[in-house]
Amino acid sequence: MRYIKVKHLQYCKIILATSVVWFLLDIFLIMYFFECANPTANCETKVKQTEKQGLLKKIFGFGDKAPTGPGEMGKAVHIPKAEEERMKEMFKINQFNLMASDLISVNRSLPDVRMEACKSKSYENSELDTSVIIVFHNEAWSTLLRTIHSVINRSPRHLLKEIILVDDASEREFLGKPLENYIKNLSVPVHVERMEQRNGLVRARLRGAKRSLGKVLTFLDAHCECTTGWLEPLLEEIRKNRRAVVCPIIDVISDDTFEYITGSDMTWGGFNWKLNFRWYPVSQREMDRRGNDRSLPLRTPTMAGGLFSIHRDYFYEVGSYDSGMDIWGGENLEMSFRIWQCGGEIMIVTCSRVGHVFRKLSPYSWPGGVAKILNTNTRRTVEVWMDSYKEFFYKVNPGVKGTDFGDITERLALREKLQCKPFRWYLQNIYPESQMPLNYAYLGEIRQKATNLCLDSMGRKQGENVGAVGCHNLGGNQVFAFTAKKELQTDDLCLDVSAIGGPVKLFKCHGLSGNQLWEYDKETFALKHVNSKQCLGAPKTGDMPTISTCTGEMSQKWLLKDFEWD
Ligand code: UD2
Ligand code: MN
Repeated sequence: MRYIKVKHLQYCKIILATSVVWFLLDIFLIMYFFECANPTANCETKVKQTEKQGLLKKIFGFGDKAPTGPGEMGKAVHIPKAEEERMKEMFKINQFNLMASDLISVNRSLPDVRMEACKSKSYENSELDTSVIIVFHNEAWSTLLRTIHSVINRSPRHLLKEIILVDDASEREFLGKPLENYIKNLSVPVHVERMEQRNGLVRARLRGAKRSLGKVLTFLDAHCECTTGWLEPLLEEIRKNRRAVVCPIIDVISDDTFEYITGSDMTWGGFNWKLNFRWYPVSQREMDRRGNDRSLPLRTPTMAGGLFSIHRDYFYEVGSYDSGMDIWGGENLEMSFRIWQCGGEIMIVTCSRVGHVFRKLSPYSWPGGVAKILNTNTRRTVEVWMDSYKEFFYKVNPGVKGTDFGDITERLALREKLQCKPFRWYLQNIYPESQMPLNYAYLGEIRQKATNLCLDSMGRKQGENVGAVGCHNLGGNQVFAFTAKKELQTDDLCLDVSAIGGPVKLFKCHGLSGNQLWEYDKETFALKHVNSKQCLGAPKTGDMPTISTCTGEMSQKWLLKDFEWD
């Protein structure tokens, strides 16, 4: 009896001791998550903590279970109602939910989002290693650190030469000494370069590239999270072709909840007449080329710009970046046109996935003004690379012709030296699905002959009616092309009529004639919808343009000045 009691007591002691250990461990982990994610905390010792955590995992073997902290496995973080006001205030700092981001571990777990076919592929890319270059201006602590940790945690060590951070003259204290102290303790060499003054991402990336030692350069934005197996397939494509410039699929990290949301492997990069980068569906042509195997890299006409790998030597051979570009914007299309026109190749490697926090607004200042910066950068792109197709941009933005875009002689000399192909070749061979018609008889406003009424897309979307309002001579939504395929096109939409008597709608241009086929008669000024044999008319301002029996009345007469086939 007594023996049983003693035994009982011993069991109790063991249970008690185990509980205490678990309790302490819990506290430790909670402290770890919160302290590490807090931008104002002193983070010097965090890495040691991470190492300790790893050790504890080994000893206790509980590391295999999925962690359950905020945002783990890429889950959304919801802020309690009581904190909403503070959350909204914090949102303004970076234009994403900083409070949510700060709650999430810098080492948070993510699901393996690759398609099944990708998981069994093997790669031989041991001969190439990469420098990862991350430029930032006033980035948040938690997003920057999560980018760095996700690179370290999910890249095979032998493929990762180093991480280079380039601080584009940030004004936040924690990005100074505290950051330098933090990165000293990481298991991969991390360097910080500081720009003396605000330069923008192009010159910051050039600075990072200059001091890099890896054979490949991999650029990432400062608010990314790399997933399992992201790096190997990128390097593999460069090993196969050193002129390949490769991007991962860019998944979405919600700016609101930081949920990891998988992006589509069925979109690629394009651009519209305004020279904005846009995602569009991958063409059937490209699907066929890959034999419908979605796990094969896809050739994309343009890249988003933020996340890509390129062979270091090739980067310089092909003209690195246009250092005349300021702050933000334009460099992604410039590089896309340059790579394709000068003999390279841009691919989205669908087996590589990296998340990125897409924002609705820009969080930082634009010295000299947004318009000036964007117009300068875009003018440099169109003037060097687009030949006569730059007219689309200028017709839509006639005002930019007054923007001084600096000297481009060096860039033109580069194009000459590399014997790069014309933009027309690019449109024909790389991007035949583009919204830029290869040939057209007219580009400009479509004005009613006897009035001041112009056709106007009103900035409406696919499926909506086209409008007609007073001509403003400012380009924009009043620019139309009469294409060689006899479409009336405005940016990426075409005038489309599917019923006798209208309405005239905006639809994606399909290039198959049908409801989008028009004729223009220079003598009678009539715009005739071929299928219905009716004419375009617009009774008066405010009324929707329609089609009706061709009568030759004034409301059916349209001026397409200098209408001419090439
Ligand atoms: C996209 C690209 C971005 C860049 C941009 C066009 C992706 C995911 N992102 O916009 O990389 O190509 O299009 O220019 O494809 N930064 C500086 N200095 C500045 C401004 C920005 O260092 O003056 C940094 C910024 O902290 C960030 C990176 O440059 O790390 C890109 O800026 P962003 O995140 O505002 O650009 P994003 O994603 O809207
Ligand atoms: Mn970004």
